[in-house]
Amino acid sequence: MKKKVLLMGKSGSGKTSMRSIIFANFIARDTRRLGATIDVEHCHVRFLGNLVLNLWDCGGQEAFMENYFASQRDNIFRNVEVLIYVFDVESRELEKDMHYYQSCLEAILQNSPEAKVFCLVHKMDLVQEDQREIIFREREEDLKRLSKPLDCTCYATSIWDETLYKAWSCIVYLLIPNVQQLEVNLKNFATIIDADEVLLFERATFLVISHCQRKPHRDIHRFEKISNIIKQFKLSCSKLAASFQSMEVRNASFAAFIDIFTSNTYVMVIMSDPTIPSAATLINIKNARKHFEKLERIDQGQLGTR
Ligand SMILES: Nc1nc2c(ncn2[C@@H]2O[C@H](COP(=O)(O)OP(=O)(O)OP(=O)(O)O)[C@@H](O)[C@H]2O)c(=O)[nH]1
Ligand SMILES: [Mg+2]
Repeated sequence: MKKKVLLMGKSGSGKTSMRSIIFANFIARDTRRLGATIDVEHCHVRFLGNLVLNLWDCGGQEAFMENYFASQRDNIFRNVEVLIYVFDVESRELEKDMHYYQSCLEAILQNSPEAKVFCLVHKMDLVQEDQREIIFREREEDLKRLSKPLDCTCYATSIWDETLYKAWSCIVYLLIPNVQQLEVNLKNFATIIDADEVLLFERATFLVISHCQRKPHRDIHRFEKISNIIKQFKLSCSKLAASFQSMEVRNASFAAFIDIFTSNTYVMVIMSDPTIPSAATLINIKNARKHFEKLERIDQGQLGTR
């Protein structure tokens, strides 16, 4: 099942950078070497087995943009499932950015009216920390107003922190078929083993695709932080020609287990009951594996018949 995802926004706003970090194992620093994208770069990303994201990274230089709205209009804007529009928060040409965004929405309304629209207010690291929330809210309000009658969801992002993972996790979450079923099963698993929390990560990108929280936690950004940290660690491992398999972190108040789960996922289990030995949790993970593998296969079977 292929899902077309359009990545648009003006030149230099950071589209290819985020795509390379999430889907091609770049680290943030490497993106400084990226050249401007010429016309459209297509890439297919296999995600959770049968779901293929067909990313259209549309170079944002003006001549290309004009082309998308004119001679390439049908080709670009047809069959779009998701539009991700990236704004450079530091852009000095806000009006022009908005003009292009609106042209893009018009074309989407004509050709793919069911598409979901996301706006990323990007490069937030360049804004002073105490100003970020205010500036983001202002932009979000403008964008939501300008997007009508379409609905848009906005995120503040930066390649230099976990906000990038947060935004992309939310976006891909919407594209995963039967994600509710996955969630119900994860909840059952967490209850059976009495875990505080269980997370599922997509194996290649380490984006969080499902979670079950059974005890309150004060850090609302913990998922994205973990995605970010583990992805960096995986990259370090690969530089040493080693592959990351599993990890156990333990202190006085909890134990965290991260392990390969199904052929498409990693799992993380958080336990705070000190009387439960590590070995028991590892066995529980091992036993659940088969069940979740089966769920994925059913999922893929259903996809195949669509
Ligand atoms: N400070 C900061 N710089 C960023 C961020 N994301 C990307 N950049 C930088 O922005 C520059 C341009 O990024 P690209 O990803 O090539 O921009 P693009 O949107 O693909 O541009 P076109 O291909 O011309 O449309 C690079 O030097 C990146 O390192 C960010 O979150 N913060
Ligand atoms: Mg580019």
